[in-house]
Amino acid sequence: MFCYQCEQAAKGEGCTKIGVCGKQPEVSDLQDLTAYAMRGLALVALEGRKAGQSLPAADEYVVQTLFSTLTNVNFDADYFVTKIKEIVRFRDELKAKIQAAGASLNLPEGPANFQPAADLAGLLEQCELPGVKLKSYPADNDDIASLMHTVLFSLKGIAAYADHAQILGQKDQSVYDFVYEGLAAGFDGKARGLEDWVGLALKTGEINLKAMELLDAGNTGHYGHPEPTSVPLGHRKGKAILVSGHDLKDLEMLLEQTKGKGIDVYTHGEMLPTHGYPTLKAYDHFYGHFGTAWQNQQKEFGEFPGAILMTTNCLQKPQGAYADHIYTTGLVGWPGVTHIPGAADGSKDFGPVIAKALELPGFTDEADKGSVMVGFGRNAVLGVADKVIDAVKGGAIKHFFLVGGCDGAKPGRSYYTEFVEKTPADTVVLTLACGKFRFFDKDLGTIGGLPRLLDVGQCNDAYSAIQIAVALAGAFECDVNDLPLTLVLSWYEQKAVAILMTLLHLGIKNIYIGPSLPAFLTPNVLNFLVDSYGIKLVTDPEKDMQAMLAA
Ligand code: FSO
Ligand code: SF4
Repeated sequence: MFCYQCEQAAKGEGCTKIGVCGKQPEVSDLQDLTAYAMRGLALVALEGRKAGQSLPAADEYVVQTLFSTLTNVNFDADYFVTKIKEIVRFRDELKAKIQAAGASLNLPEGPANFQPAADLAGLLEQCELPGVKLKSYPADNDDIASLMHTVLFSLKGIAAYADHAQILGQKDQSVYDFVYEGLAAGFDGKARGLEDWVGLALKTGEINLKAMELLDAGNTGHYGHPEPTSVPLGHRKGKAILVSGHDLKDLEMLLEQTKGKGIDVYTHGEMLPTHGYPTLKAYDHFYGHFGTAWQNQQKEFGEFPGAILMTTNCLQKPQGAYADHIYTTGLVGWPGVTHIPGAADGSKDFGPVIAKALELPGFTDEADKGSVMVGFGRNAVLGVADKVIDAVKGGAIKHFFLVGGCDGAKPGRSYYTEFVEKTPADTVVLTLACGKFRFFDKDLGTIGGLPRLLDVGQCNDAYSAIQIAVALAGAFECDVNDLPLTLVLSWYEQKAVAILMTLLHLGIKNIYIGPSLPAFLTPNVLNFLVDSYGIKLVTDPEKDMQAMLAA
């Protein structure tokens, strides 16, 4: 195996024996083979587009499958064996459809003609075919290989957003078409130089913005715009279910099915901001938040006295203390963990999760551990835009920091806690994604009646943060780069890669990023990003803050 798609890549270079995330070598290789098979389908899909032929079911399937190869989603080899075969089945169905329409197929040698072996051993041998593993990509040099990998990782991020959106009925053909274009690139026989690959990487950012916009429309269309909401961090007496991941529809179905059953539903990790959605917070048994970010789940899940449901990333190896009462659903999987499947219409029966919650003791006491505020999405923040603008013009607010992104296990991530603690009293901190758990319960006080710490939502709500920045720039009649705003980002997995590409596509400069730089960027590619966009690696919170405020 060789995998370096996330920030945890072993020694800052890549995982070669087993994933730091717990991914087994054969799963890693099968994920590479899955991507290879999808490149074959993509090549056929692009031929199909020319002939006016498509398979909408394949479009959605590719997006789901790509998402399942993102860090901490699915660790089950059997799952990927099924995916590889199904992708090839879709590919051949589409080939037949194109030929039946009288069009010719002009396909290069390679993934478009790949025939999967019948068994696991055979498939693992096929992982050695040229073009399957990252290091055997058809690239002329290391910089092109780096950009090919960047494009693939960003496509995984796009797929995550597009899948969340399609679950809520929001689809756009331009997103599927680009996913195919990006997967086919490098395998289509067309010559591409460094500039072409840079262009394609930035195009992933443009399409990611579209995917995030679709997801925003899905979330707000179904559940309303998030509203400022206080969320208890303690618990009350009673049976309990803990929901983690990012999926709102799963949460809604679970809330509906647990109604009147004497079970309270708690959020973990990235599900915290869901308490701000009007239709979700209307459920009385949707009680509070338990725990912090994903990398603490092995301890925190072990302490939870009820059933646990993992709807999306980030899953870690289930531990003995809770291995028999954690459930996966959607694209998430771990060998041996009970999976709640979806029916063809998307409905799910969470009966086993509910039965387990009723069997377990639940909370036997009450505990008040304070509360946090969520729900400062674009609608809520822009609803008080006049106040914000007056506070900036009057000098009460001197600077905005967007401190957002993923959390992770590295000690260097304490940078973000220290940074937020050091922000001056005349500044506002917007935050989103699971990186916020480094400081989410800190009382930073208020400015002009507004909290200084505003939780915009999940990483899936990055679109909302971008809209806030764009609207503020509009109000001040300036460019986003001229706002008194600094982006201080923490990255972990491939959604963060896609978001970074979106920010670069939008021309946003001088972003601070940490806790370390992606292992997949070569020095030349990195220099290009530094020279063109002023990207900076975080150093020391105090020093960085002075530089940001002086800029
Ligand atoms: Fe966190 Fe995990 Fe939301 Fe990521 S839970 S790290 S960006 O996969 O998804 O922020
Ligand atoms: Fe390593 Fe990250 Fe890949 Fe897991 S996803 S194998 S931790 S680089």
